[in-house]
Amino acid sequence: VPFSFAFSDFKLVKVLREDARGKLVTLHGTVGDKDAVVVLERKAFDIPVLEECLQQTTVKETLQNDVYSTFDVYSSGSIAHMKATLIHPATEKHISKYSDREPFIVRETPELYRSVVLPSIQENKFSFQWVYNILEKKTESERIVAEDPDPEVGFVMVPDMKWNRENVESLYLIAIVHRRGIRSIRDLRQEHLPLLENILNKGLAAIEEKFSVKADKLRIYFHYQPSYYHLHVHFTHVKFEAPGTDALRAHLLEDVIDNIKMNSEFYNLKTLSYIVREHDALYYAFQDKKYFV
Ligand code: M7G
Repeated sequence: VPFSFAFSDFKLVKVLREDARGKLVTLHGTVGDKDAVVVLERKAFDIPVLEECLQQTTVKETLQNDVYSTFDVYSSGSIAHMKATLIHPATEKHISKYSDREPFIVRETPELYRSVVLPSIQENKFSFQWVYNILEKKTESERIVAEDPDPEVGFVMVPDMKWNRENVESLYLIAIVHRRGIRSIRDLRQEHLPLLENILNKGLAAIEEKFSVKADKLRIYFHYQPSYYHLHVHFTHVKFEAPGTDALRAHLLEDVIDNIKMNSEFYNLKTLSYIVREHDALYYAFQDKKYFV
C-alpha cells in the first residue's frame, strides 16, 4: 500500500532512546491513529526544539517495505541533514526494541535454549514480511547486489536499511537465505556448509565488483540473538562501527564455518552469551525461570 510520509503527520509521544554519543535518537509517536517509531541519525540532538524543527522538514522516500520505510530528511532550520527510519504501524515490540532499557548478560546453555529461548522466540518473533518481500523481489529488487535463486544454497544480498548508500566506508549489506526455517546460528550444522560458503564467496565477489571493497575490509557476521529469526548475514565495512559488532552479539561467518567443520553439533552444544534488555520477551522468559539473581 503506497504511503507518503511527512513529519507534520507525526505526533511525538515519547523519546525512546538517545544514543550515548548523541548521534542517534529513536522516537515513539503517532501517525494518524497508529503508533510509529522513528529513528533519526545525526551528530547531536536538541530534544526540546526537535518537534518544532521536524515540522519544517521535507522528506524523500528511499525505501518502502511492509511497515518499514526510509527517507532522506532535509531541513533549512536548526537541524542538519538527517536520515530517518520510520516503522509504521509500529507494534509494542518495535517500541520496546527502540527504547532505552537496562541490559543484562545471559549465558545461554543448550538446555536454556531449548527450555526458555526457543519457546519464547516461537511466540514473540517479529514478522518476516519484509524478508519475504526481498526474497520474492516485491521490494528493494532494484538494489540487489548479489543473488542466487537456488532454494538450498541461494540468497539475496541487498543494502541494509541502516546504510545511507552514499559512503562506501559505512557499507552495510545483508545476505538473506532463500531457505526457510533456519532461525539462527543455533540451527547451523554441517549440512549448511555449502549455503554458508556460497554466501561468503558470492557475497565477497559481488562486493568487490560493485563497490571495489575487498575481503580484508569486510566484517562478515551473524547476530546472536538476531531480531529476525530468518537466517541472514551482515557484511559491514571494517571502518564502520555498526551496532551489534561486539563480542556479545557478532559471530564471524568464517568462524562459524570453521566451528561447524570441526564439529557439526558445535552450535547445538555451545553456551552462547549475549545481552537481553528489560522488557524484551527474552528478558521476561529468563526472569520467569528465575535466571536473574
Ligand atoms: P538482526 O540481527 O536480525 O537485527 O538484523 P537487528 O535489526 O537488531 O540488528 C536485521 C538487519 O536487517 C538489520 O541490520 C536491519 O537494519 C536490517 N533491516 C531490517 N529491516 C526491517 C529491513 C528492511 O526492510 N530492508 C532492509 N534492506 N534491511 C532491513
